[in-house]
Amino acid sequence: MRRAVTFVRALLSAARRNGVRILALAGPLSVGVYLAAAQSASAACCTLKSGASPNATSIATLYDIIFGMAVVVFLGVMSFVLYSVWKFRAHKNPVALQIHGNTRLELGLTLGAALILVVIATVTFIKLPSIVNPPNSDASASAVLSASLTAPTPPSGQKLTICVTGRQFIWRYTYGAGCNKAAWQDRLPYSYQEMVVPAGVTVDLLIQSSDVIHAWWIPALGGKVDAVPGFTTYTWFKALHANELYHGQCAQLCGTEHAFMTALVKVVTPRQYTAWIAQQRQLVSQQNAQVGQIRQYLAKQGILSSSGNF
Ligand SMILES: [Cu+2]
Repeated sequence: MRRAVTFVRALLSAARRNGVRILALAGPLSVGVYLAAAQSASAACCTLKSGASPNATSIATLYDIIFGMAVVVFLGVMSFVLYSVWKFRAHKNPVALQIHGNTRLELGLTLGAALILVVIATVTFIKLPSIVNPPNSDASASAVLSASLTAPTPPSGQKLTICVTGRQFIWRYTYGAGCNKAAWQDRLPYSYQEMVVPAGVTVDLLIQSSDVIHAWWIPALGGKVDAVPGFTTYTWFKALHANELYHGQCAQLCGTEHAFMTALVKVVTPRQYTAWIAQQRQLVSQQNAQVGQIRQYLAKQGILSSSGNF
């Protein structure tokens, strides 16, 4: 041990003489500062995204409260450990004091832990309704609303319904009530990857999968929800600000290209949304007409049977 210390000392004094020590410290230090200053380093620090939708804000507030309590407990425990290490250091206390049981301390720790759990449970139950129950849409958005009894429903019953269908490896969005029933017959407008929604409107999402399990997650707009084949799961958000673009990602490992299964939610004004939906509807019917023409042509050439099969 003594030899090792002498060797390290000799190394350090040699390094000090050559100025290498400063360089050796400056290298990692500058890399550390550079990495810490990078925008992405603080992107997820230290709280959740909030402010874009009321449910996301409630989740973030709950997270902050619990995180704050955890920091206090962590600092308390670490301070006590460091104090004990210093106070009862070996050369001051060569013989360790043997203590067996301390009823007051044990009771205090048990009650303290129980109290923390009670506080966490209480704030969770206070916040839960604002996470689970959607609020009403703003009055200005009445043009795009529809009513349906599918959960979750805001008190007014008025909302915009969008079906979110996950499939390897892209998200598809079908707009309008009944999107989970007869979307094709009703010729409902749809889009892929980028969802467009009006600001101030409570949006109900009916989440489904056409192959394996996926998970819908736009962090700024609330918690993640599984897309399970054969089931419909529900969530909602109410984007508060127009002209925003929110990024998300499939949050369930769903195959080799899972990492590329991203999602975008573009928030526009209700008027812009109405115009976009009309345009999307027109584009879809144009494309369908083209497909019909191609089918007819292929059938005429004998490449495609009249039933649509090759
Ligand atoms: Cu996926």
